[in-house]
Amino acid sequence: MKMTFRWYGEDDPVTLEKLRQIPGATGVVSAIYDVPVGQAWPRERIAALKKTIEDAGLEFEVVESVPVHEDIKLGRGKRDEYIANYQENIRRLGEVGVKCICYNFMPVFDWTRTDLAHVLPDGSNALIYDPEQVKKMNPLSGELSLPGWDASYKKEDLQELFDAYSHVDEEKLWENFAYFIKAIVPVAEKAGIRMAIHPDDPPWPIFGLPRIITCEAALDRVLSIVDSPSNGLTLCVGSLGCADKNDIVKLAKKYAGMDRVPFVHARNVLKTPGGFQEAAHYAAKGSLDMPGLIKALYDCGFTGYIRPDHGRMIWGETGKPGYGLYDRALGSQYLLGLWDAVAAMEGK
Ligand code: DNO
Repeated sequence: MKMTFRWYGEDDPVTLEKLRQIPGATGVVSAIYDVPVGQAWPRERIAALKKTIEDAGLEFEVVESVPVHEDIKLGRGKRDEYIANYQENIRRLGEVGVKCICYNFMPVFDWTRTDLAHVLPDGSNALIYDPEQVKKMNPLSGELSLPGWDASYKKEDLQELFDAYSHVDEEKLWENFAYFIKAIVPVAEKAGIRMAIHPDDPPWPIFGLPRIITCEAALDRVLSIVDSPSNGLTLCVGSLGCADKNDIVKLAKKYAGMDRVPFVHARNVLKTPGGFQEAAHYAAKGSLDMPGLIKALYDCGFTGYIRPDHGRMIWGETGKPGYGLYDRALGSQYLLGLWDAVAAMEGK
């Protein structure tokens, strides 16, 4: 298991120097953030990113994300052009030694929350999803903005996209997904890269848009479309685990056991009726069986990448919601501690 941390580039208030001091941190997960979705990333930008990370003593083997253009998800006329650019990105990232690319297939919006700084009883704050608040949100206002969302959409673009998605139901989205991964997995295989799809977060439809990567049956379907180690999963236990239907330990055993999990996002959630609050990684603070998760990965001989996902903001830290330094650092030590404890019990 390789412990990594997401790093948002030079503008990230959490510097590489700080990440490097976290015991066990071997690398960072990053991306080129300012190239519009659908375009190829310039080789010199990729090389510069790699150099910055390696000069700080860390590895750059995981990219999160190479975003998928909406025309690919919608199956529109220009999708082949965008797929060709996507393939080119895979080749370019493979050239510099990237081993894993995380991506998602969520229509229009990435992860969704209703409050980015919900104050918890201990005075820290965390991201939450409250279904009652979601009902009051207007996705077409052009005023909603969350850290994972493409900020380039204007009001008109959103209306146009929603209209286009009114003709795309779940089956159509699956068809478009299959078209996409059949085109990219062979390129990833040649480039020595494992694609790792991120589940939908949360794993249910939002704002009337379809969401398909939500449960075990969906993950089975993803893997069966192209049966290759380069067609893999990002096991994001917080995304999957906030729905009762998903047992994260079972999913970890199954898919890591098949060696189809190149990347794990580890975070804990406290389930609430129809929603959740993000919680500290420590199992007692949330609903997820984190020791069971790590044991399942250990038992499967997991050698892939893991990163602590969304932390709370603690000790007065401010910054990118979910991506402060302190709580993610604490989380990583808990995860590594669990791993070492399992190893010790196995006598290794
Ligand atoms: C949230 C992240 C997601 C993830 C994308 C992958 O913190 O886990 O935004 O990066 O969904 O494409």
